[in-house]
Amino acid sequence: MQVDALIVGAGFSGMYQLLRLRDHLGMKALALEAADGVGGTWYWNRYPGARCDSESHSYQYFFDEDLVREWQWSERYPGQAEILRYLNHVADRYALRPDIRLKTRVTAARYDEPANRWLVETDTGERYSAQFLIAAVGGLSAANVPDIPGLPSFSGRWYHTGEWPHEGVDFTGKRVGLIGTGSTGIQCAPVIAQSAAHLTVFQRTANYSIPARNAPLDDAFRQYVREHVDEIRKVMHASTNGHPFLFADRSATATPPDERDAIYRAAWEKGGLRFRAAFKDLLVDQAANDTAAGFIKARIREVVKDPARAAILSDIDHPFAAKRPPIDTEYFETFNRDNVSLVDLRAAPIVEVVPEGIRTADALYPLDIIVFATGFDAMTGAFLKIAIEGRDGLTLQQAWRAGPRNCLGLQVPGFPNLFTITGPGSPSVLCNLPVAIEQHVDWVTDCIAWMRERGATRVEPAEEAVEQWLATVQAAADATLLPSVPHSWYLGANVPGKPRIFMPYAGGMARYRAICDDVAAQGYPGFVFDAPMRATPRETGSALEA
Ligand code: NA7
Repeated sequence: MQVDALIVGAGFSGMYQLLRLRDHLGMKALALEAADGVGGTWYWNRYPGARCDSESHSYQYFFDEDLVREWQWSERYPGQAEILRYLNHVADRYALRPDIRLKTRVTAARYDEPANRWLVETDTGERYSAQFLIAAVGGLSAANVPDIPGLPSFSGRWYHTGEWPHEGVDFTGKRVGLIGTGSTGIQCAPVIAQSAAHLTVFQRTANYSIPARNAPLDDAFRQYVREHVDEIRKVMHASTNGHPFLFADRSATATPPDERDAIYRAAWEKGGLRFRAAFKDLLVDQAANDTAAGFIKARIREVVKDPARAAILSDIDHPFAAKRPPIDTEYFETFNRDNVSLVDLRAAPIVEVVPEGIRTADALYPLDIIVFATGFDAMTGAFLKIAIEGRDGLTLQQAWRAGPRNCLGLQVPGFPNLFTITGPGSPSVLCNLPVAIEQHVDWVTDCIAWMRERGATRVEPAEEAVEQWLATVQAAADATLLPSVPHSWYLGANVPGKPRIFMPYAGGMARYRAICDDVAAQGYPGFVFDAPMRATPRETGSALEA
């Protein structure tokens, strides 16, 4: 089947990209989706307690103010089922379903240079040909199940949180082992503990977490959102991480200790990701970060009654928010329950899975169920799972062997007309994702529209611009504490053999948007087109500098 644009994925990004190309540019666009429903992340991540850490009034599309005003979120943070209902509503409201093929996994895509088309293969055997290929596959969608010896011998059941069974898992009367204490493990531990006979949490790296303070939304707040759509959007667009709040313009180190403590206490009570916005220097100054880290560690020791457990949970070896900062509902309180135990894998690592359970270096833990909350092959995994072949037989695996290389996180040299939504090298996972997604989709749509107006049929980034952008991404990371954590998945450290390179653009969403806007306004310097352009680009690549 021949289309103008093929979109891989029908989550937040794929659906919006479909809408923009089809309804605004009048293109024949089609989205292919492996699942049997739309929703992407929110289709797959159905584990107990699955909830978004962004506040619901900001975790939605803003391209249509009527949509924002119509949809009523029920809680401060939207749960998985509610987000999935929202995305299904969007699919219906904009009549997207006729142009989405479900249960169709893209397995391979090859660029045919003479024809200037992407030839796409799927697991259904259907083949497609498209001028543009848009990978809207998600940065956190390729599940990472650690290769622990003996796992196939386990006599119980095991699950990865990102591939959770639709029928749910009944923990009643079961001995459950939970591996992983990232955002996901921290969300699901308290919920599993409520129904399991016993929950054993296997912690490799102790983690910070801020109380979410989730609560039902009242009518007054909903009314506020309906009346302030534009203002909320403006704040999200001006903010570093695409959230509906700005960083306070004060320094943690310059604030007197008593005052600082009062600010942290207020932020702790308010809850959520807003905590890290209490001061402007937490992510750029180790001394400032130490004040936040010390405050949170003291709260952990206050909440957790058993001093030995409190010590393991608060023995955190990295700066606050230099790994993705989780937020929780009674996570640390869970360790006060009689049916919960904590295993410190730093003291005694997992050696193997045996039929009865998990064996660490010093004990055997009998289990009926193992839950892997072990994260994802983040940012590159889902792109690399597809056998993508660009010009001259160059595969994406080869092109990214030493780490992802692209321009603006959007386009890879040697892969004309391929766009990667929230790809590595863009703010992506450091941003409230719908904000990052709308910005990328709009940029891609505008770029294609610009090409069509000028009779161009092919675009790809110049090598020189890619080098410049990689340097910009590295410089943005180096200006923060983020690359200082050797075991961070931002660096690819959670997947054995993955190149260690800081992947997301850490210069902030607002600055990134300005760079992308500037590139477009200047006539796309750093990108090479196949037709003479009316607009003359200024100095090539200049907009891509930090
Ligand atoms: P994360 O943030 O990657 O967390 C995974 C957790 O699993 C983390 O605590 C890891 O410890 C742990 N882990 C991973 N592999 C192992 C092995 N082999 N043994 C023991 N422990 C292990 O994934 P999440 O799903 O929590 O969150 C990902 C994103 O999804 C999050 O940012 C939100 O945006 C939603 P480590 O820290 O690597 O030592």
